[in-house]
Amino acid sequence: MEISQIRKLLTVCVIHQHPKVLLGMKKRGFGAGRWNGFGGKVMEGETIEVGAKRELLEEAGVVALDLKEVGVLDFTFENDPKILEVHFFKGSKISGEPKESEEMKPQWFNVDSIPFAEMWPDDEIWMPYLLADKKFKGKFLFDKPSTPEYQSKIIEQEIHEVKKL
Ligand code: 6OG
Repeated sequence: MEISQIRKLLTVCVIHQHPKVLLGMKKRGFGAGRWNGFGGKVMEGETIEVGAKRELLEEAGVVALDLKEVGVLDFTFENDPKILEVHFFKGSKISGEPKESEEMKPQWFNVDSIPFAEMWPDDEIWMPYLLADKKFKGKFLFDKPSTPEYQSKIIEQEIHEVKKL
């Protein structure tokens, strides 16, 4: 019997103004208590890029002016049929000043001091691609979701550079 899998489309958006990157502390929901790019679920009827832009505005209060898709990763958790298909975006130009929202607390970090110990464990693996303007595809299997107290463990991983997404 085939186990049906549910695919969910999500976005993560990182603003890179070298040598700084803009990340947000997730204040509630999935991944709370961890730094991440800004993003969320793509809504019905919107394109993935429009969804990424919308989430950046909602969560960080800024409009992305040059957003580019840089990667796609499939995330799964043991004993969970859901596949999170996360599309990664990078921008360098924004209009507005980042400001705290109900969901995220934005903060600029130097690329040398990205707080990977307080992020999802995959971030350390894809971030170098994003910072170097390399496009990437891959998949990660985790034991269970991260919480403020528990850091997910990667059970299987696969990532590679691609010319085109
Ligand atoms: P809401 O459910 O709050 O959106 N997300 C992940 N980000 C990273 N770096 N690693 C993961 O590994 C992730 N799983 C989900 C996508 C959830 C936000 O969290 C991101 C969204 O930006 C499993 O709407």
